[in-house]
Amino acid sequence: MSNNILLGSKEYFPNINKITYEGTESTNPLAFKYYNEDSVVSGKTMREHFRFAVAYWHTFCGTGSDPFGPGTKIFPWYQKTNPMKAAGYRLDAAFEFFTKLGVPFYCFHDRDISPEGQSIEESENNLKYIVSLAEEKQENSDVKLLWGTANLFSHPRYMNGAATNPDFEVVAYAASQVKAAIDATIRLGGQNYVFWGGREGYYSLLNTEMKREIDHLAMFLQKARDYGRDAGFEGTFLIEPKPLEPTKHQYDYDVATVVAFIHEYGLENDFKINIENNHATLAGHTYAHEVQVAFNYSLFGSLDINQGDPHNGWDTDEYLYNLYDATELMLVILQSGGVGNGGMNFDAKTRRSSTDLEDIFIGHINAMDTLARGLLTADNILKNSDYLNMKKNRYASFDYGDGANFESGELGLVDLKNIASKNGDPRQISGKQELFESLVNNYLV
Ligand code: XUL
Ligand code: CO
Repeated sequence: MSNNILLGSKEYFPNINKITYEGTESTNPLAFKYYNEDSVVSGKTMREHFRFAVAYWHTFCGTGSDPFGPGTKIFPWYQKTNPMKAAGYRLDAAFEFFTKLGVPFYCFHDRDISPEGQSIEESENNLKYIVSLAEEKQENSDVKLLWGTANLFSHPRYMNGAATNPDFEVVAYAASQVKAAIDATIRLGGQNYVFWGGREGYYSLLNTEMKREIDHLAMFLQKARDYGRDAGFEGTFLIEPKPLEPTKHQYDYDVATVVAFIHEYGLENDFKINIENNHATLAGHTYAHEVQVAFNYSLFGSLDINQGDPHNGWDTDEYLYNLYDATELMLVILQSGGVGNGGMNFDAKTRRSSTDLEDIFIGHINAMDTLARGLLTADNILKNSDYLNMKKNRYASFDYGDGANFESGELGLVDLKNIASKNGDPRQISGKQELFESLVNNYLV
C-alpha cells in the first residue's frame, strides 16, 4: 500500500476485550447474558438468526450534535486536519469494534467511510482507496458487508431532494454517487444495496409535481438496478420506508406504500424492503405490523434494528431494549422463515450525554441480548404453548364446508347470502386478546 494512511497499530478500545457470553447469572455489562452466537435455536445458530450488523454512521461518525449544540463525543479516531487520514483511523477503529463485539456484518454510506472531494472524480478516488483498505480488513477478519448505500441527503446540493429533485442536474449528480456506491458495495461483496429516501419527499404540495417526482424516483431506481446487474451485483436492492423527516411527507411512507411503488414500477424482481422500528413508530405502526406486511407480499428484505420514543415525533434511533417489541418481532420472523439474506443493522446511537467509549459497546450488547431474549421467548411460545392452535382455531370455520369453499373461490355473493339466511345471526366468539397477551407475558424470558 503506497499511501499508507492506515496506522493499524493503535488500539482504540484498549480497556475492552472481546465480548464473550457469560450467561444469565453475569452482571458484567460488557458481556452477553443471552446472545450466544453458537447456540442453536429452532435449527439455526443465533449468529445465523440475527446476522447483526453495525451501522458505521452512528457508531463512528455521530458525535452527538443536535439543533441546539455541537457534538459532545470525543472519539480517539477523530482527526481534524486530514479527512483521508481521519477515514483511515475510523476504519481501524471500526474493525476493532466489529471484531471485539463479534458481529458478522457492517453497513455504511459512501460518505461515512470516505470524505467527499472537490470533484466527482476526487470523491470516487477517495472512496476507491478506502474500499481497498476495507477489503483488506474484511479478508483479515470474519466481518462482511451487509449493505452499502449513498448519502444523498447531507450535502446542501440535495436540499430539494436527490432522485426527486426538480433540477435534473442534481438528479444526475446523485446518480454519479449511487454508481460509485454500488461499485464499492460490489467490490466489498455487499449482500444488499439500500435506498433510504433521504430528502425524497415534499414540504409543500403547492410547489410540487408529486407524480412526476415519483416517476423520476422510479426511473432512477430502474437505472441503478440495470447498472448494478450489468456490473455483476447479485444481491438485493432494498428500499427503506420512513413517513416523515427530513421532509414533511416522505415518498416511501411505510411498507404498504413501498409495496405499491415496487409493483407499480416493475421493481419486484430486484427490490425488497428494509424495515426500521423507529420509522414504523413514526408511521403509527408497530414493528411487527410492518414486518408482517412485507412478508405478506414476499418483499421482506432486511431490518434496521432500533427503537424510538413513543412520546415524541422524531427519529431518536435508540438501541432496542424493549422486550415486547423484540418478542413480537421474533414471533413474526420465526413464523415467516427468517431474515434470509437480510440481517439486523443497528441503526442506533448512544444518547448525546453518553460520552464514554464503552457506552457504544453497552448499547449494542444490550440490544443483542434483548433480541436473543425475544428469540428464546418466541421459540418457546411457538414450540411449547397453545399459541399457534389458539390462533388457528379462530379461523377453523374456513377449514371445512362452506368456509373452505369460500376460500377456494367457489361461492359467489348470492351463495353467501343464502348461507347467511339459512344460518341466521352468527353466535358470538371471543377474540381472547387478553388471553393471548397473558400467554406471551407468561413465557417472557
Ligand atoms: C435515516 C435512516 C438511514 C438509513 C440509511 O432515518 O434510517 O440511516 O438507514 O440511509
Ligand atoms: Co435506517
